[in-house]
Order: sequence, then structure tokens, then C-alpha cells
Amino acid sequence: SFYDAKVINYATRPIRPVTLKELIRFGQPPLSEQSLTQCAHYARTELPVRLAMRVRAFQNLPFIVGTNPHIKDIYRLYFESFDSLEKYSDLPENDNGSDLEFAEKLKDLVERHADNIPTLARGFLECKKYMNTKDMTAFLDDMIHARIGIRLIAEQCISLIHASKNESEDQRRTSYIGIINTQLSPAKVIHHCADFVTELCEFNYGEAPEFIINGHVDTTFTYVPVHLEYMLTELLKNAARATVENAKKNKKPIPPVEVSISHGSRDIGIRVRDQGGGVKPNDLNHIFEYSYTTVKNEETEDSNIFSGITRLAMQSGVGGPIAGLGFGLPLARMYARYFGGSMTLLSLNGYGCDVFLKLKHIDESLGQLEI
Ligand code: W6P
Repeated sequence: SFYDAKVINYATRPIRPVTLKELIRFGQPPLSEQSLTQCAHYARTELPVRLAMRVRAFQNLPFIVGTNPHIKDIYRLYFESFDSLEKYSDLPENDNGSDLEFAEKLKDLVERHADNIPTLARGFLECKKYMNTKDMTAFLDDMIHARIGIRLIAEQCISLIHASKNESEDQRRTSYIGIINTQLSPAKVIHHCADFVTELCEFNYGEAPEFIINGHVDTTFTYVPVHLEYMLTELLKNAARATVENAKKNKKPIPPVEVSISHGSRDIGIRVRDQGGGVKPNDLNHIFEYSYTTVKNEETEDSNIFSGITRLAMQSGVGGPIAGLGFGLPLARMYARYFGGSMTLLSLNGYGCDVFLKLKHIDESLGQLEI
């Protein structure tokens, strides 16, 4: 059809990777009309291509999988988003009269895609008998990776357009360039996440471990704060849950969770150390898999969510947009890897776990990082 041809036309264009350096350059204060126009132009031309590629990825799923209502919903959402942004892609580069309207459009898009991952998780859980684990994992890895890039481009553009429309003394003084913080303090983010997890944990279990934060607590680096918050919340939740459950099981007092920060020559390192009893060797290989991949027997969705390994990858018992679907840890590692970092878990079986989160100083390798 006419629409298929249009999608294919866009989906087969090469994506133009943007470096983080460039994302920062777009918004280097003082914000000039020209750099803003460049950012808006980049978003207007790049997002339809990336959205069209997502549409094609859905179209290439096995037919029966595409008929699942959850998956069909997300497919439609991508299709509609592509369709609504495509008309902006042909505007001349210096036509910035419609920037605010475009920013509103992007905001709407970002909001409408907010629940994609839990919805996809449910969809694939229902379809797992029609698709092999390898293909499903590849689809989800691809989808989630692309989603991170699409959201970064959209949110940077929204943020810069709004900043330019109400530029004040206040904004000129902050360390933010769009959604990027050039002076992000790991210690502060850890404190913030630890407070949140403590509350969650007390609500769930009636008690919570103490969080000890040490190492290079005064260091700062350039990073996307929401990414770091997501990863740390995920790690601290898992560490806290293992710690409390293990202490209860052994009728022992709850030991602290220790979070250490290092500022190395290439990486910012964060080690989360718990005494939660560790992970069984058999489960260790599955801890970063999407939950459904570890479910071997034909269980109902509910019993699957709350059984076995899924519990490890589960967010907390309450709230959280992806609670219970076992996407928390694979997603956290995806964020870590996005800018060249890593997330590794080591288990001292019977005692506890160390998780090493390493994030590249983007300041020092700005040129090579692509989104
Ligand atoms: C555990 C399992 C886990 C996952 C992620 C982070 C910490 C921990 N601790 O026992």
C-alpha cells in the first residue's frame, strides 16, 4: 500500500548517529537560534527514520505474534508516531517558526510511548510458544536499544526548545545541557535512590537495610541522570530484597548494603555489595535474561511472575512501571552499555552479591560515542 511504501522509504534510509558531544553542542549555552535549529532539524529528520525502522521490525515478526493485542497496540503506536512526525521532516532547515508546536508533538509522543516496555513484555509472555527465545531476545534488545536513542533525541530537543523559550539567569547557571548533566554526582543519585528503595522496602517488608555510601563521594561526571537513576534503583532494590529475605530466613539482623564509588582514569565505577545470600549458580546465567526466557513449563502468567528466577529480576512487590515482569535488570544493563559502560554481577554463593556498574567518562571519549 501507499503507507507501506512510505514506511519502507524511510526505514531503508541510513540512520545518522549523533555523538553525545553533538547533543551537548546543540545546547551549549548561550543557546543560539542556530544550534537550536540544528537540533530541531536533526530530530525532525532522524526520528521518522528510526520510527519507520521500528514499524518494519514489528512487520517482520511471525504473523501470529503480530496478532497479539498488546503487540498490535505498540505496533500501531509506532506507526501513528511515524505518520505524525513524517510531515515535519520536509520543512526547510531554518523554518523554526513551528518549534514550539513540534516540541509539543514530541512531548505527546514521549508520553504515549511511556508504557511500551511492560506492554511488550506482556505481549511476548503470551506469545512465547510461537517464537524461539533467541529471536524474541534479539527483537527486544533491538527495540529497547532503539527506544533509548529515540527518547534521547526527542527529550533533548524538547528540553532545548523549552529552555530557549524561557531562558533566564537561573538556567544559564545550571550544569544541565538539555537532559544531560555535566556535573552529576553519583553519591547524590545513590542517596536519592537509596531513600526511595528504603521506603519501598519498609512498605513491603516492614524493615530495610542500611545503605552505606563510600569511596569517591565527591566526584562528578557528565551523564544522563535518569539513566543512572534507573540503573541504581534497580540494583539497590534487588540488593535490598535479597538482604531482607535472607536475614528473615536465617532469623538474623539485617546487614547493610555497601555502595562504593570510584573515579578511575576511564570509568566511573559503582559497586553495590550485599549480604543477601548470593545467587545460585544455575540462576546466575539467567539473571540478565528477559523473564519469560527462563520459564520452561507452561505456567499461568501469574504463577510465572512470582516464581523462581523471575523473582530475582523482578522490580519490587509494589508499584514501578515494570513491576513483576522481569525486565528490570536486562533494561538496567542496556542503559549501562548504551554509552559504552558495563554491568557485571558476581555472586559469593551463600553470602552475597557484588554488582559492578562501570560508566565511561563521556567527557574523555566524546567523539566516539554514538547514540
Ligand atoms: C542478589 C541478586 C541481585 C541482583 C542485582 C543486584 C543485587 C543482587 N543481589 O542476590
